[in-house]
Amino acid sequence: MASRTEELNMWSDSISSEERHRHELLFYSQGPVDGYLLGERARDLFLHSRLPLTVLSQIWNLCDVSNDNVLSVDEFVLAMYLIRKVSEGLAVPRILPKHLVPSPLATCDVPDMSPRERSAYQSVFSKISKDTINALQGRQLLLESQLPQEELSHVWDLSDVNRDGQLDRVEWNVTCHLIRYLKKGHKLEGPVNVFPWIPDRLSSTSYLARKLRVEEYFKRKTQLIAQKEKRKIQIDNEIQRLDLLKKRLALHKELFQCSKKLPGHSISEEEFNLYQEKEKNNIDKVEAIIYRLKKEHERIRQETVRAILSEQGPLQEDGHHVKRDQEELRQRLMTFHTKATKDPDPFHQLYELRRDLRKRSTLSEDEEPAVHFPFVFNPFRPEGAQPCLSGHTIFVSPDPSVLNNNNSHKELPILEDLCHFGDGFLERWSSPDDDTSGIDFDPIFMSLNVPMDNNAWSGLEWVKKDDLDPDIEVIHKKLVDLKAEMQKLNGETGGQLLFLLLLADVTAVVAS
Ligand SMILES: [Ca+2]
Repeated sequence: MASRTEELNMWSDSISSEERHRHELLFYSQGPVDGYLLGERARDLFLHSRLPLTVLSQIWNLCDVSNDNVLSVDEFVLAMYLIRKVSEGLAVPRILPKHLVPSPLATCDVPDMSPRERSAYQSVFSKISKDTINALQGRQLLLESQLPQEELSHVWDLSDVNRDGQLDRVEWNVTCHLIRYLKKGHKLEGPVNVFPWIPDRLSSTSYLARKLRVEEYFKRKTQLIAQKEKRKIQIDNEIQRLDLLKKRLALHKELFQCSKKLPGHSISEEEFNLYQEKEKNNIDKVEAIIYRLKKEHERIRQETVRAILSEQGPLQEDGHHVKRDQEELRQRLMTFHTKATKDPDPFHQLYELRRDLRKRSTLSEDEEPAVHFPFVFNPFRPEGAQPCLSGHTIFVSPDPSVLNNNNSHKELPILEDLCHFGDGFLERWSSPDDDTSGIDFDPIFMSLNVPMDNNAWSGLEWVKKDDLDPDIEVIHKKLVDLKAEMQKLNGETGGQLLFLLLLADVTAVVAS
């Protein structure tokens, strides 16, 4: 057996930053609960190392420094490192060497990605590539940020989530977001969880993925219900407006008939008929709007029902799992704080479970539960564990054989437009229309004020203003009231609704 000093010498290496970043990524891809990975989840992952349960149990007890049977990101990174070293032939140390004891770093909270940012990042990507950005292009683009190469190397390692040496569409979002964060003068200190920005790369059974799915569903449901309510109010308003327009036309007819009795009345039959046609046309348009609103309301109603019905089953299950995972973790952490002795580790538990099961069934010793790997390689296979193109190889000590063997090397025409990823980047790459998060944005309808000029609302121009006929005075009074009602309605609703495709048409009518 190796002496204590010999053993310490074997473990004198520390964990390289590339390896650390890779294992942090693996940790977050499993969707930890409140920053901790549950024992069973970590265990399922570690079983893929094919180390014996007794060895894994020893490693577990060295790494679970806080003795709570859940792993923090630092404890997880340490466990992965020990597993790699032991797989390569080293014996598990009896005591954890001092330099390997995890010193918990505060995790780095980069703000969430807004829809506008996401769309800007995607615009840039579309200009460069259809599928992936290779290391050479990535190097050119990232250097444009003028950030130190060590930072770019770190950004690359955090964004090339699947470690295939290139950036796909989704990974590019992470790259841009981190670079812009650094450009604002922040530092990437401590582990960074990039998965909330790229939820499709998360283990689908993880707590975080489930939580995101449940949140997404409730957001969608709330949006649909709000939209449905909005359409309902719009229908009521347009019906009211239609009613006012119809009343106005009827009063104008009456006014015309009355004015005919007066000597020298000022409007001809033809003129009135023309006016009447125009008014009827307007009324038809409001009726068409109401019809479309009702159709739209019904469509949203059906969509809401469909969304609720189709998601009910799986989401209820997700919601249930989310609660269970959270509750389980809470319980464990509580037990840990109140209990003096540590629970048996998850590998010990598995050993006992298998022993019991073997009595009754033929459960294989090597059976490994399926787990999600974000990488294109299995992180437990030594031949795959070293990625061909890490951030370090691309930025800090560029490998010429990898980066310069390309004869078609050419400058990317897009570089100047990147604005160094700093101020002006968003303005350059996103159009304000992309930000559909605004509450009042309505892609189908817009509103226009109904003109309130005196002529349209009293018809007094048609008759002589002095010594009004008593009948005409009554009608005039009614028209003034009607105008006040319409003004009130316009004030409350912002005017008449227009179906956007009809816009040019209706504007022409209103303006004429
Ligand atoms: Ca990649």
